[in-house]
Amino acid sequence: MSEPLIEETEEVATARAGGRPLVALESTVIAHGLPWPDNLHAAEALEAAVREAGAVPATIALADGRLKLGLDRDTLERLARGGAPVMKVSRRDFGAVLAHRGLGATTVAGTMAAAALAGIRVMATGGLGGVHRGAEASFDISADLGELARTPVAVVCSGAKSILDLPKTLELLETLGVPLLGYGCARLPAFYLRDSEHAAPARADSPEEVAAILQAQWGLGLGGGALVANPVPQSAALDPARFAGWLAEAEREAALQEVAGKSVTPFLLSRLHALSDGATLAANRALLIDNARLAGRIAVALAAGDGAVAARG
Ligand code: PSU
Ligand code: MN
Repeated sequence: MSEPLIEETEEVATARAGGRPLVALESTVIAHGLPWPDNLHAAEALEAAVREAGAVPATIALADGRLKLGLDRDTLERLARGGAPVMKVSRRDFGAVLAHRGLGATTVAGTMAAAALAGIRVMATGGLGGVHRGAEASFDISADLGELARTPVAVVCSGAKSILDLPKTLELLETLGVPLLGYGCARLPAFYLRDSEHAAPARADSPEEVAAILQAQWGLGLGGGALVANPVPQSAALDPARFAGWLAEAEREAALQEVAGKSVTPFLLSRLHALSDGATLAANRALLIDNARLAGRIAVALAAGDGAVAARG
């Protein structure tokens, strides 16, 4: 008999069996988005934030030939240290990384795909991937967008990453039919920045309101994912003008070094952390934790909604 491809921790298995609220957490931000050892501390803080909200965290990664739902401390540390190369895993990469028994960190797209396999409906990240600047020439558009079109998981994020072309990202989300909810805001937040000049097509002001919208959208059988865009906490938000300066420099370096493909996002994020003397890193950490907490509260509200539907039925 062949070995099972999926392995879950006891905590995740028990939560799934009992219909308890679960939140999937991505691991690319740990392996490729934040530096060691901040990344390990952030990963632990994200799990703690989900628990404080009353839900169970399932950090997703690939290791030892298995798709792991929930990680033990050793696997988390291997991902964070990055001594051995850690693959950046999107939907297309699962088979190759599993068969080669590689170590893989899942992106938003990869985490959504894995969460859906396990019936987990909410995940948290920092900033969504999207349409890169200059995409009209490079065609660099994150697989996160395509995944949102097909996979029924709500992604709690702080908008799309501010290194992206936001108007094009919004256009593509509209084309793909992805619900986008500003959380407590009427305009799209922009990752390190609380605000952009772009209107969010819908708004929700509480976890219960988000859950009601998701339940209506999914209750019709429309499928597909959704975005909940939660602005970075005020105390950690960056000044837009200073950020624009750092980003221009990071982009200049990326062009000079001909960085392309899946390395673009990690390169820009790490250069921004250095150029801003840690300011973007602090903002990234703060928004990640806030998003994990909100995802936990939404998962709790969704589970309560399931109970209400069962009682009515
Ligand atoms: N949010 C962060 N840092 C990150 C990411 C999200 O705060 O590093 C990751 C997510 O895993 C997302 C990926 O899916 O960046 C986007 O990569 P790309 O642009 O190559 O699709
Ligand atoms: Mn890309």
